[in-house]
Amino acid sequence: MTITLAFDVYGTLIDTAGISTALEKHIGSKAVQFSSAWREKQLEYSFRRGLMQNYCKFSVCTREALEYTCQVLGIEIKAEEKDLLMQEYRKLPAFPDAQKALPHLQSSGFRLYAFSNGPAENVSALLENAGIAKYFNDVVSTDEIKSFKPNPAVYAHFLRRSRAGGNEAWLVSGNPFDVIGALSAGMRGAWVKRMKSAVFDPWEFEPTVTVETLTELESALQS
Ligand code: LAC
Repeated sequence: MTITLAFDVYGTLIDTAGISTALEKHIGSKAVQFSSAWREKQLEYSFRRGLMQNYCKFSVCTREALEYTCQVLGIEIKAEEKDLLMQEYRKLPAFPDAQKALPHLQSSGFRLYAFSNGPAENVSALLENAGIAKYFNDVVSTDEIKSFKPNPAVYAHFLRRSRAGGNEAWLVSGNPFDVIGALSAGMRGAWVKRMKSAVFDPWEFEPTVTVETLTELESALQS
């Protein structure tokens, strides 16, 4: 059986905290707090727009979340600097363990896909810039059906696009909401627990496997 792996992008392959370096120039030591508040609001906006069936591109969620975060933290960033931050968001770095694990997974015969809320052209450019695009068969985006994770329709869309069956298709994600979304839609789910303090939502779902880094994934899938 050939196993298909659907890698979440932001927070799994690509380190969204990488934006802190660019933010430090504007707001110094508040950069880490700002970047995590920005990321949480970006996801909240995607969930809400999905539920409201009021779709917009993920980059619009990101930009609106940037505006919100500036206002709620009382931080002024000029419009042109916000544009620069948005550009930086398109050039975020890959996690070092993604760089290490992907070539091994590819040469072991796994079918690798990037699967993201980000439109395919943005995700392809991001992965290219981070040096990891070459490991993927394709990029599948929720934008293709104008919705966001964790709508069950987006996981069904992934299975159709990759021509994989649910029990041989794994969602690999650092985001518990995404793992739960995939499990609930009939896929298997690997949770990348990047931080010791990370908590998996105490719902009726548990990850099929949990790893601390992507380099542990191959042996976890084979056990
Ligand atoms: C993505 C977000 C959920 O890449 O991280 O789809």
